[in-house]
Amino acid sequence: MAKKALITGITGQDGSYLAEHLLNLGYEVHGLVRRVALEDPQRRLRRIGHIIDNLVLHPATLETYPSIFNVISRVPFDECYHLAAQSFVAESFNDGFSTMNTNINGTHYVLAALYELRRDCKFYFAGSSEMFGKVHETPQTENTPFHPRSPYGISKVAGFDLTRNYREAYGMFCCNGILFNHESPRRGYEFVSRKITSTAARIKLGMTEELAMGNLDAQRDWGHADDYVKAMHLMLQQPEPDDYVISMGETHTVREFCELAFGEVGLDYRDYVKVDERFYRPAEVQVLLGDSSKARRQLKWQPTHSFRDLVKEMVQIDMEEAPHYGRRGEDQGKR
Ligand code: G4F
Repeated sequence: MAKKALITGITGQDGSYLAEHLLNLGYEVHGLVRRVALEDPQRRLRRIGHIIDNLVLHPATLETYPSIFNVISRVPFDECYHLAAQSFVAESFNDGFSTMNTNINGTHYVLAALYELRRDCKFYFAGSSEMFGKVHETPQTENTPFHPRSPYGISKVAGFDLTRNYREAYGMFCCNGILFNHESPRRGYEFVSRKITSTAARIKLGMTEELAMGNLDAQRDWGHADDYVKAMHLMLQQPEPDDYVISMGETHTVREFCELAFGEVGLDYRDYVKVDERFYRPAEVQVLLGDSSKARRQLKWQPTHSFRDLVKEMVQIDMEEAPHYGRRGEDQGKR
């Protein structure tokens, strides 16, 4: 019998890579999607368009408990990957209330429904390196204290604690992944990596002239989403539930990302990148660097894409896709 997995956030970058991975492993893959996504499949289901016929999609919302309860009552899931969230840190400063609501209550609803209906279903929570925030030590490990610096980071700490508490209170198989930044050509245009690669491509193609950026000195430990979703699956195959840092173990500045991306298309970023204070955050996470030795040792997890390869792949795909962006890509690139 094929294992049954439920992915919340299946239409996002990570959800789409994870769905592909689980299908390849022979899973029956179910996804929770918002009803509006089903009404606009061309745009909202674009990341899973190539595998959609092999998926079972359930319209639901993370905003109410009955909606989640309904989906979980329908199928005897073996594994649940809870990836859905408001995941854009800058937006969480604009509307902390909705970020908290979706990210904290949504997680609580899923855990509570599993507790009621499927206590044996294994659960993965998408924790984040944003939880380390104003870092207490470098590199960050599973034992580094959290000090979140945004409503998003705070909501992820709450999700982390909820997950650990269902594990400790009820003996459920609940794991937290503490994933550092992970990117790909499927990344949303508002995140810094895709903003840089898509705009570098559009500048090269003569579609725009400059790139307005915030803090160029912020440092991130960037990996490839395709590698990171494999760690999520590995966590749920272990004999005991636990929490794991997933990272590359190297950090780069946003400036370096710009340099590499523009270099890929033969341009010097200094001629095009302008600093615009509108993109600064009220509180910044200045530097992140993860130590994933526990995951490498216990999960035997190993990333396969280097930072350079990641940037190169993203720029190449954006050079192919940019002519088809139209206004949408342009607007999103400006966030
Ligand atoms: O790409 P970012 O928006 O990602 P951020 O804030 O690090 O969060 C991402 O990674 C987390 C894991 O640590 C996830 F949990 C989270 O969901 C998300 O996927 O920004 C990266 C850095 C920041 O320091 C930001 O201030 O880039 C800096 N930056 C500088 N200029 C900019 C810009 N970020 C964006 N989005 N846009 C800019 O113009």
